Amino acid sequence: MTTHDTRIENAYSLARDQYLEMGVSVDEALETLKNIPISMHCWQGDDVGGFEHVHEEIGGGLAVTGNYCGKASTPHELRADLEKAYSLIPGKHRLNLHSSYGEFHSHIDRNEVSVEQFQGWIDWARENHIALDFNPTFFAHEKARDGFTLAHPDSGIRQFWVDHGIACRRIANELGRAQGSPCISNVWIPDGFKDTPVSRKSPRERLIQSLDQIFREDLDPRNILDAVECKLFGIGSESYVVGSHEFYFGYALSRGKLLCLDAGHFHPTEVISDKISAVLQYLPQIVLHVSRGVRWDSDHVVTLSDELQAIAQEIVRGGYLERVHIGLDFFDASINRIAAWVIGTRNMIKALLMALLEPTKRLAEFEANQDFTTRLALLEEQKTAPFGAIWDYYCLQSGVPTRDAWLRDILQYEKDVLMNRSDATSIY
Ligand code: RNT
Ligand code: ZN
Repeated sequence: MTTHDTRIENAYSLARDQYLEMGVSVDEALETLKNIPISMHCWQGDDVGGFEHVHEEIGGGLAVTGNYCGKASTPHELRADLEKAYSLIPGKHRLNLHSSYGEFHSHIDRNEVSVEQFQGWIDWARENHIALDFNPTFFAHEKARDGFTLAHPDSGIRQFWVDHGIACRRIANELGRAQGSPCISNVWIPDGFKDTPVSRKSPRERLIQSLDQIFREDLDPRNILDAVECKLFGIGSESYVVGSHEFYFGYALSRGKLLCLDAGHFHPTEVISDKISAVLQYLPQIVLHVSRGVRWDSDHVVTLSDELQAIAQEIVRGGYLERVHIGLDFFDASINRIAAWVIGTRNMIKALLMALLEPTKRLAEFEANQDFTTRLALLEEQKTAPFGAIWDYYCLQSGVPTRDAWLRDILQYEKDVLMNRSDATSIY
């Protein structure tokens, strides 16, 4: 054991006592934390590029800015980068794949994708003990260029995307079967209008029909859990989005689907932390796309913000750990992409740990007794509790670098691996 490790253990033992004095069992918190999987999104690794080799604009109102060197451009590279990221993140986590990340040896259009193109991911996931989640890809395609897919006025185009949805559910079902844990299959479509529509109704009617067709096939919830993701607006769909919050909340509720709440998909002052306990009054389970919007749905790397802490508190305080599937959704190409994964995912875990270290029962009692002075006082005191010492210890115990030591690893990897990739010379 190094002196550094001994210091971490000593600090931990003092911190643990301090939490005990507050009535919090650190052992219990860490035991719970170990078993919370975060679904890390594959698309941070290559700027939502995928492996279809069709040179289509990403579209759909999604924008990735930056040109940091060393972007993964093959499944092999992306997997190597993912392995590096997972090795620096404590706990056992999942991977969220998009259908555009299949291995396409010949041109296979979206309506024809099948599990064959994902065998490589299945094998990799098995070897690395990582469970997979899945998303059909309704953007970056010639048939999505005008911004409409499942709600398209042209029935042929609509059918194409319905077929994609059906094909993707079958893939997700196979992934779930192979891994023995349900694969979350999340539908997000870009459909919407730049300018004020005349009929807000018709696209929504078409979307319901398309979704009902996609979900017609009965699949085992032990293999697949379907989710639908709402959005307020996007670039190019500023005035109207077909799949709004009310639309999908109603759809999820009436069809027994999961609702996906993306932190960047609401008005800038509206927060998803407040929505969790509201929608869970009605829905058995939900999915989160934890993201960070800066002025708009910009998908910045998740930081340990007040809102991130509030999201974690809501999940933990509500006893919702089994009902909320936590996924991440951000993409920043202006910094080292692996570091972006590590920073965002470690932050999500930190926020959960902070929430687990809260003396919730005590706080709730003061609230129930309408003693709001004590509630505020204790919530504020809580903020300077020695959380960092517990976090360091958790990283140490989990066999991942403590504090900022993970960055050295990434910078070394950048030098050894990323700098040798094809795009590296273009910026240096
Ligand atoms: C888009 C949605 C969606 C995407 C991914 C790539 O606004 O948030 O979840 O980010 O499918
Ligand atoms: Zn999202």
